[in-house]
Amino acid sequence: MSNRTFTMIKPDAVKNGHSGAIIDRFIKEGFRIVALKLTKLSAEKAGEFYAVHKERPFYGELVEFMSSGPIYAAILEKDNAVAGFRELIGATNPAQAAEGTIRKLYATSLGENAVHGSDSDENAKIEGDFFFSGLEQF
Ligand code: FUP
Repeated sequence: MSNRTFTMIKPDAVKNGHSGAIIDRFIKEGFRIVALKLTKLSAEKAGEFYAVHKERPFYGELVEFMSSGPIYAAILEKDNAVAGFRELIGATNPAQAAEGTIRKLYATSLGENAVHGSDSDENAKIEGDFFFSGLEQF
């Protein structure tokens, strides 16, 4: 089992001023920051990142939203990071997210749901390497 996961604070949460509170929550929950940067995805890069959803009806909107403004990308480390982080962020749809989870607190809607969290160790590695070179991962 890997102890790293990858996350993005999405354009809605950055625009709404929640980045500081969300990063603080990562740290308070015991995640160590391995890599962190403010960046912005082009539509092309957002499409590549979410290529697994290419055939889904929401793909176009997802790509448009994820390239609509700056995001924070980060790699986080903690024992059982992938599962533990998904518990911390809550269900994809904030209406179904548990009380106290990041999506319950800060997400706007199913499409604009404040944060991303990797769904497997394999994807955590692929996604982290999508944004950060080896020299940027501590
Ligand atoms: P998650 O792993 O919780 O981020 O969710 P998914 O990988 O299933 O979906 C990725 C993103 O696509 C979500 F964060 C939001 C968007 N999405 C929709 O807009 N509509 C849907 O029905 C499902 C996902």
